[in-house]
Amino acid sequence: MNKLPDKSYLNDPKGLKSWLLTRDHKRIGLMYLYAIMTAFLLGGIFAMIIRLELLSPGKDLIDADTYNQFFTLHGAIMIFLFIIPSIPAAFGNFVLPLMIGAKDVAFPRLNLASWYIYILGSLFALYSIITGAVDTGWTFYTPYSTETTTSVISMTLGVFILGFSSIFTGLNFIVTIHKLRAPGMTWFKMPLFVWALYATAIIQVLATPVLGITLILLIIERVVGIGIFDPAMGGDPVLYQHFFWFYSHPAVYIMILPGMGIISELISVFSHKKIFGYKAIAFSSLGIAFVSFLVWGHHMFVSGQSELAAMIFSFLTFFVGIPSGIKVFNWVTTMYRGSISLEAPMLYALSFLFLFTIGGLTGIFLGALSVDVHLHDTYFIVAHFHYVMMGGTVMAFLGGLHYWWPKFWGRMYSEFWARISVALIFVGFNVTFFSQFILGSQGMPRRYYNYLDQYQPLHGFSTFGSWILGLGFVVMAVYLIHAIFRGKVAGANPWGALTFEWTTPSPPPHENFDKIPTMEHGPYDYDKIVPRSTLAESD
Ligand code: HEM
Ligand SMILES: [Cu+2]
Repeated sequence: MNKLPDKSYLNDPKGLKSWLLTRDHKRIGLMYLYAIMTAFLLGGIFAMIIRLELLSPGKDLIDADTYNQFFTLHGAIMIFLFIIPSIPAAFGNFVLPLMIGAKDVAFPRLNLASWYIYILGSLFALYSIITGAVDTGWTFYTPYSTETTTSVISMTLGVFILGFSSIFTGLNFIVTIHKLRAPGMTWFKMPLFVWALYATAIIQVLATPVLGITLILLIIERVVGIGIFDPAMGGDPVLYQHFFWFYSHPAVYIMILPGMGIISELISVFSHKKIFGYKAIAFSSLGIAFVSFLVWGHHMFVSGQSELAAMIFSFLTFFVGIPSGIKVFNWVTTMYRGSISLEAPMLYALSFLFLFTIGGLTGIFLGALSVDVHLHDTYFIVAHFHYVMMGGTVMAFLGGLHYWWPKFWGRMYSEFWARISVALIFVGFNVTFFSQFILGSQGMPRRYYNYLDQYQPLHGFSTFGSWILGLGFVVMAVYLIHAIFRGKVAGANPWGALTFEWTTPSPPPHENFDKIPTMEHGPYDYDKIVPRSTLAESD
């Protein structure tokens, strides 16, 4: 019978102060997890309200101005407070040092500082909600964002501050990966999640400053009317869009790459098979990071940039498909003839594969210049990016959450309820968002509060889906929290996985390992050894 270790990072040392001043990456990871889940909940509440408003044409619940504010708040919170920090800051912090056999990240104090910076930035962003909200859309396009009377400054200042948190986390991870790998862990023996975090960190460090500069320029423009972006004052609004997307396209890979990293872990562990094409997956992460800097203009096909530029951006956009395609191919090939077990993390990985592929393929439609001219600013876009962000990143996030939950707490959640919840989320997601591809292709514009009667059935269907989705999350919250206190003891390695984080007790001790582990086998050598699940032993 397994039992929980007496001392672990959770209770050693004790007390609130020891948490607030902690330099333990695991505690910081958990504190990030609490913060981003709060953001997800808040963003989710806004989502449910705007979806409810769209149940029928005209006013159901909130008026048009409030609608504009709510979809902006939903988008901005989901992007800047939730999805960008989600996987790297919460799971990256918790498992990266464990996975490479280190005691902590390279700069533990900087790590704690990034958490406080995140909280500070979030408070600024949330302050805008009580001081008049923001109604510009999450992209803060000028010149509207310099004219609207809503609280643009505190929101953009918040996002500016959040950027530092993201840069510091990235910096910390790069140095950690270079310097603190366990003896024998060469670059090509690193788990693929670590590769993904590495590629992500490079983007975080290189792209985020551009967003910072852009937002500061926007704030200056708003405060002193200097005429950088506003054509009435001799500025150029298209310049703003270049600046913004120069960050925000790479940022979509800050969102998806870590998710892809989790999927590589899950597919191999739950297929009990060596990952196919390890190097191809690792290099494709770097490839994605590189290409991500060359395609920002595909957000601006109808902005008035030159036709030549649009054609080049369209052409380059197709290249993004190659490394992503390589990954999907390798995952599917890994599963082929594997001995697949369908526990909750794997069900999320399969949901990812299905939904991300739809998101990615529709991205190719949108990358095609001529098609995008028609679909631009319609619900097709809304469907596309929810398939990528929610169907992709959030599914991977949930997969990781279920995979590492027993590591965080030492206890298992109920597999039965986890399956019910994943089913509700998968079905609810598709009902909510697939209908929007159709709406968009029929011409329903995005960011609209009202619509023609002809769109009502599909909008109604979509809103109904959001209820199923919401229910799935409520169920999840209940069984996950229940597991912390009552779950069955998991033991060190409940899944029978081979990476280092599973060699130390769950929850791990403060210093991670009794002695620094050495590489005796690769992270996916299921062809050489088959580790036993510690969960099975306790039955
Ligand atoms: C709970 C499930 C969700 C529902 C029901 C939902 C629903 C919506 C709706 C109705 C809109 C407004 C569409 C429009 O009027 O143009 C929207 C926009 C948006 N959503 Fe979601 N969403 C969900 C989850 C997410 C997640 C997880 C993310 C990202 C992590 C996300 C990111 C965005 C963004 C960036 C926008 C664009 C906001 C803008 O146009 O400025 N959503 N969503
Ligand atoms: Cu893009």
